[in-house]
Amino acid sequence: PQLVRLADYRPSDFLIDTVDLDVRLDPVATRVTATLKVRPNPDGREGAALVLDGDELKLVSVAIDGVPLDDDAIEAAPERLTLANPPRGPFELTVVTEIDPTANTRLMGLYRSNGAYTTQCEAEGFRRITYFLDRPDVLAVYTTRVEGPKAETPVLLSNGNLVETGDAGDGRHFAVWRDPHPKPSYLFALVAGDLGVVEDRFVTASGRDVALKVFVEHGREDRAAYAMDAIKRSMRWDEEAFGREYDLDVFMVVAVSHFNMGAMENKGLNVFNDKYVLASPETATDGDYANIEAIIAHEYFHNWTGNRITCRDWFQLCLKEGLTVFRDQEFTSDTRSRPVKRIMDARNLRASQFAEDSGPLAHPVRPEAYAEINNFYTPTVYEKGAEVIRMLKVLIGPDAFKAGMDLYFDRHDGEACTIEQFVACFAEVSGRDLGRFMLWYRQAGTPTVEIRTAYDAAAKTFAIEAAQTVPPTPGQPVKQPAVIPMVVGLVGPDGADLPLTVGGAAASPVIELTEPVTRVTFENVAARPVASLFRNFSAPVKVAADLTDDDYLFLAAHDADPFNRWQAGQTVALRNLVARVAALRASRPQPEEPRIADAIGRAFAPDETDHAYAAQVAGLPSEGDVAREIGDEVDPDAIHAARRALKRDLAARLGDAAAAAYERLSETGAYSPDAASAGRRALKIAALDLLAADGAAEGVARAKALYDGATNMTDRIMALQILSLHESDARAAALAAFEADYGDDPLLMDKWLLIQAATPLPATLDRVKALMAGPRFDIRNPNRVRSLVGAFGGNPTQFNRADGAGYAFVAETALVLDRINPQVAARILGAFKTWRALEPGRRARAEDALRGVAAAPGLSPDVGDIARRALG
Ligand code: B3K
Ligand code: ZN
Repeated sequence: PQLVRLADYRPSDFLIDTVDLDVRLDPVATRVTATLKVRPNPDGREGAALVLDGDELKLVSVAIDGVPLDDDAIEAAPERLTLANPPRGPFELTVVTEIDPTANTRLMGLYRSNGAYTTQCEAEGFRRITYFLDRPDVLAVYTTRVEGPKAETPVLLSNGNLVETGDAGDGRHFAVWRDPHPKPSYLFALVAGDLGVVEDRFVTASGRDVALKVFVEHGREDRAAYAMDAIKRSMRWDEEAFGREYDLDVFMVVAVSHFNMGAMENKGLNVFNDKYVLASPETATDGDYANIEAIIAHEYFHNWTGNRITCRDWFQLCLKEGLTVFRDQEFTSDTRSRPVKRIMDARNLRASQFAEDSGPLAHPVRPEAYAEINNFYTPTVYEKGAEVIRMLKVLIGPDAFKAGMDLYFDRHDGEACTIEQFVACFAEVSGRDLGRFMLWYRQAGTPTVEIRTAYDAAAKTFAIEAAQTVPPTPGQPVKQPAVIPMVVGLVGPDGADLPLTVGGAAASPVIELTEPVTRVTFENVAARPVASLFRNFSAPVKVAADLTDDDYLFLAAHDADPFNRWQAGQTVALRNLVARVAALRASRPQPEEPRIADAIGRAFAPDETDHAYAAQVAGLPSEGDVAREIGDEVDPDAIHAARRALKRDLAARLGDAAAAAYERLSETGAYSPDAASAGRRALKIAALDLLAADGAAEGVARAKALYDGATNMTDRIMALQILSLHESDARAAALAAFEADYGDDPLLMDKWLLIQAATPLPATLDRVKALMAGPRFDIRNPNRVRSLVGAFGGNPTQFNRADGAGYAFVAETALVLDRINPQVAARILGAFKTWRALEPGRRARAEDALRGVAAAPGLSPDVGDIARRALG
């Protein structure tokens, strides 16, 4: 396979200043006429050939300055159009291509979803519409004329502002859109169909009156209100928090049902997976509402971080993605609960990114080579990318961070940038050398920080020694020490923070770990404190500290830092789970730590008012958390059994408190998706989950009652999920009732598919296969695939069945799907990202399955790349 390397970057030999597109829609033969103003790039090679990218394109004609070119002046292939001797000065190139949107099951380029036309161009989809310099550093002003039949496509949309509409004869009409902001081709979009619309307005800080439109399938308009509200709140927030205003007269969001990912930030015309737009109390859960809010915000924020300032090349993907995730995290923190958001982000980072970083698919936040760029839209680029920016803010402080962001927006507006240019802005305003900080972008792997603490009662000093190691990862056997900001507190015996003194002066809580071993000694420490380390998860690292369970239990009760108060309880529980797994595997009795119940049980205290936070406290570490803590020779069945045993133990100790909390939190009022109400429901469900541990009859009865009497989808789905964990009549009845009630709503059937694919029951694989063959599944729809096959791939015990049947199933499905939609197939195969950490039996079976995929004929670059890298 051909690797693209960062080191090989060269500026384009040509630039394109304007693009005039004329798209005549037809289900199977859409005509695209592209008229490009091309000129040689002064930074390019003189006299170079003009080589335009294509992908499965059919060329109709080419002309230069209106003169058609004959066949010997060009070299045309589906994947490339070459003009060996283009004019030396500026010229107008007209290219006509024909494409088949109906046959486009890859959902890249122009395709149809439920009859509507839509596009997806990031990363390299524009070349499936017309031949182009399809690279993010070629920025052009686009004018797009869309023409289609009035009956099937009354709505005709593209980027920018609408400048003209008219009749095209023959029952057809057209619309012309002009986007004045130069943009790379990956931000182009076109939508046409018979869609319903919800409209609103927003006036920007400087007085621009912006029309807001959310397009959805007819009949779904009443489910678009929350998304619309989230748009307005995002626009206001970006003005207030980052000083960023919207820059067109219209901002549009379109919901489509076939979409390869969550959403896409096309300039002025965001296209969304309908799952992240549509919501009503009857159809969406609290989690759905939170996702919609966050993703609407994320795509909107891209208007500045991604669109106005874009990426020089795809290696710089984290420049827009890490930064935009950081911004949407801040938005959610300001909108909901900052500590809860931080906890959820840390949980998610550990589950997805730490897992990726510890296995064969590990790569730096800024990769240095790729075979298929679509496989690098990863938790490392996105979520670790956001953590790197968060560390930067901790290191230079909030004021310098803000000044650096302002400088970045000022200096680079309208440009295609690199990470170096971004970081230089912060170096400049802070006066700091951030050269070594750049290692976070170059080195893969999660650093481990080992901590030793020592209190000297006579000298009244408290010393912290931090030793860091960055593990080897594919292609990077040796690592340098990273620059790790460790935010600390010293918690005194009364639970209050002690002042930090170093060298006789007040010291910053931010300790910079820059060497293999860093030591710091705090003075005037009157009594032995407990160190609170990496407060607010100040760095994306694993911590192994010499603190005792007593220390952590103390922090769980007293730490002023809410993140670490939560983390402390988790740490004690995680240690116990690891000990339980070891005991199980050695056939020793289960070690009990009754005090975990004190830490966890705090969540159910009658005077607890922060329910969302308490729900996090009540949640045990996941099976994946335990697997990563153990690290190798992982036996998923033992982990499952250990976690179940701990839950049983906690249920016995906390049953009464949980039952009381459940009653207290059970509400009858009207549903509201706000964060406080959602928090109350989350805590209620955590209590129910404990009550139903191990399929306890009383808890199952409560879950059944909640299901039957639910007045909103959150309660209904959570009850169904809890019921799904154990065989019972109530389980079967609820699953059947759910299908009977919601069978015609695909987004709700996705939840139903997912719940069944994610249960730990031994019949799961058979059930998944049956569901795949049934009427609720459609392999052409990525949401269905992710809900059923994707969820199964994340099922700790059933994907990792000892007989290997789970691996074989996912591998076979990825191969079938590869013929239809390679991007989604490659995602599904990502289930194997931690296979090397398994115990030998499972490891061998996982490897067999992967080898089967790698050896299959005709693999897409997407699946081939994952299979090869996973095998390493
Ligand atoms: N930028 C898009 C992701 C595109 C994925 C292409 N394979 C959505 C986002 O991150 O906002
Ligand atoms: Zn993004």
